Amino acid sequence: MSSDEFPTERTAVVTCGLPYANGDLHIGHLRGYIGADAFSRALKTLGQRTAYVCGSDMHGTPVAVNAEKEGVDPEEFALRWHEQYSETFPKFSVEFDNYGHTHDETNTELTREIVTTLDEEGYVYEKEIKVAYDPDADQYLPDRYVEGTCPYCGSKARGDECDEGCQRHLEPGEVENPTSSITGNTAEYRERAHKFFRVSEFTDYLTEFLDGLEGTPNARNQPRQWIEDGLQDWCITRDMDWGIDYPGEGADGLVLYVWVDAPIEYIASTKQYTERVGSDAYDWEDVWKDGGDIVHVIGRDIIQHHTVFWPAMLEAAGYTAPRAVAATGFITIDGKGLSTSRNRAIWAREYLEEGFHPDLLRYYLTTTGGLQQDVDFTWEAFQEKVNGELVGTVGNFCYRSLLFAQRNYEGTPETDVSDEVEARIEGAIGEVREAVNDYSLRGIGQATTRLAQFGNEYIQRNEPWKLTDYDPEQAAQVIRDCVQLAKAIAVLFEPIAPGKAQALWEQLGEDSAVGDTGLEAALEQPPRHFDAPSELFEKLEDDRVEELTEQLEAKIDAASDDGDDDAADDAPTDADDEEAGGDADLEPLLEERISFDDFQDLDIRVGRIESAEGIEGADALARLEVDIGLETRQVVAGIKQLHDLENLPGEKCILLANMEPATLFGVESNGMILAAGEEADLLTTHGDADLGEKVR
Ligand code: B3M
Ligand code: ZN
Repeated sequence: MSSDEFPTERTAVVTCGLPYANGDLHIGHLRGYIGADAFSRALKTLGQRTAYVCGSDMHGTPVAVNAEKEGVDPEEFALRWHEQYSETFPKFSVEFDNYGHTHDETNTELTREIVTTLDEEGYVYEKEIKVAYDPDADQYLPDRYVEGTCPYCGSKARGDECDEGCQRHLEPGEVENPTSSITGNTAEYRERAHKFFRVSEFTDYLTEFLDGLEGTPNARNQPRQWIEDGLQDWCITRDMDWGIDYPGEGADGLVLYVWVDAPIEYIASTKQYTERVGSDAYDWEDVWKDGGDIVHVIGRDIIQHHTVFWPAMLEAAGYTAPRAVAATGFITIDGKGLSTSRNRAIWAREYLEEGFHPDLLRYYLTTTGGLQQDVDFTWEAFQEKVNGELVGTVGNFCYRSLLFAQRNYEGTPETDVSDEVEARIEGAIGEVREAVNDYSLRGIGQATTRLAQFGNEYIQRNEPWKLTDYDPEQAAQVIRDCVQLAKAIAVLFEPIAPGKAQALWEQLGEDSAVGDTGLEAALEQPPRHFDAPSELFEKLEDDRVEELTEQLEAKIDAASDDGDDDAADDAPTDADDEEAGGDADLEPLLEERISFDDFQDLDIRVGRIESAEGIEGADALARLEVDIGLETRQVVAGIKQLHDLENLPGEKCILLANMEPATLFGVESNGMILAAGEEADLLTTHGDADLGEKVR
């Protein structure tokens, strides 16, 4: 496992979870693809040899079920969406080096080859299992064709996934009280021979793999828990027509489970890239067969597939293990779970139709949620980001600097950049490098905003407009520095806002593509002459935001009036919909007041839960590790039955740090997590507060 810093000498690849080719793209999708795109661009600016690849996920029941609803052949249906995605992504400046699909020849062949290797190496066996069957429809019911109850947490679940509860992958036959999603009838279970991959043999390998895995903490911690619970072998075939046929003997009528061929597309897509550019420019085998740096960006509901099944498959077939898995948080819209069936979503098409520049959304999504945090989208918050940080800080600094420079010097004043500003830019470059190595998109975005903020302060502090008359040399120096800062902003901002960065680059008189430069270009001499600049960003007015908010509310209302009461089909679940009841039995307010000094005695800090596990023998208690910036605390909290512990790692929380230590069930608790109400609703922060910051 590689742990040396980016840029490395090796070849890297960044991938993003493949979208099922089954419906319109929305903000929940965009968040991942934009995030991974920004990360990949940032890696390139560091000088890393890397590619960004992805493809459409064409197989499986998510596609088959929707195609059937439309009465269309699944291949035709999926190809149509595939083409639509290929056109939509670039409109958000999501530019894959290769975008293939899982049904193409490269992936079909590679999948067969890999599965054949698994079989030949003795990692596949056949077993009779019980499979759900609908006697009326006269067909087996794989995955989404069956609904029932999760055997682990009791939530409503689909055949292969507890999508509204604990997020566990479910094996065929596991879902309880199965009903057919075709007829609504109770399904029967029938015996049927299927192929299994011996995942359980990889327990030790995976434990070690996770120890070295980079990315977001939830991607390491959740699978540790599953491994502790004991790994089950994995059923890799399904009774379906649509998919890649099982390549070996004795599997008539079986296709491969979609989760076998889908991640293989990461390799196939990289291979197609090499086939296009030539192996001298980029060799897929250096990555996948020779220990390259593989970074997977995924949704947090598919961690198990990427940190258990996939690395086991790679190891068994002799391929390179991933270096990092970065799992994104969920998206909520105005505090409530995104739901496509309820139209509580911002659709890619809608956003573009409103005429907003893609970089505004890119900036919002990457700096609000980074890779790991949940993101709440409201048009008001969007406006705040745009008007405050983009218009007010970045745009304002660049425009006033370049305008002053152009008017007074016809471009860049002829003097060298000052030591102070050079050092500040070097600092910003360092911040970006560090942020990439921390998989922190927010860090990448903030490095730019902070540099522009410095620029605004610098200009304000030096007042060049006053200097032009009595100290022209100093005036020229200040403006020279500002032009350099603007150039650095263009370079540093490119991963997050490629279109606006290019516009700024051109305003500076540059004629290349800013995306082709490295971070070092931030310190290079800007062109001597440039034309009068224009404003980079436009203010978003209040009445427009009101209108957008009303439109959003109206479409959500219209969808619920349709009587469409489908459960939300995207995480988080509609549990979010249930507003807190107004009739809770509230405790009376305390009469006695405390002084401000008393309050100051409480050392309350912002923390992040790193791990959470139940305490044996204690029904309600969980042991948490909480990072509070200065150190990591072990805390015991009475939340075992109130939260899905595996979902907690990565969540921010608020911790009373100077609580007396106590020992509960033999475990020392060194702090207290703050929560509200009977359901232990965990307190958190909603902005950028760093770990360890005091709550005041
Ligand atoms: N097609 C979409 C999802 O479950 C699924 C991802 C495949 S990644 C190899 O998020
Ligand atoms: Zn469950």
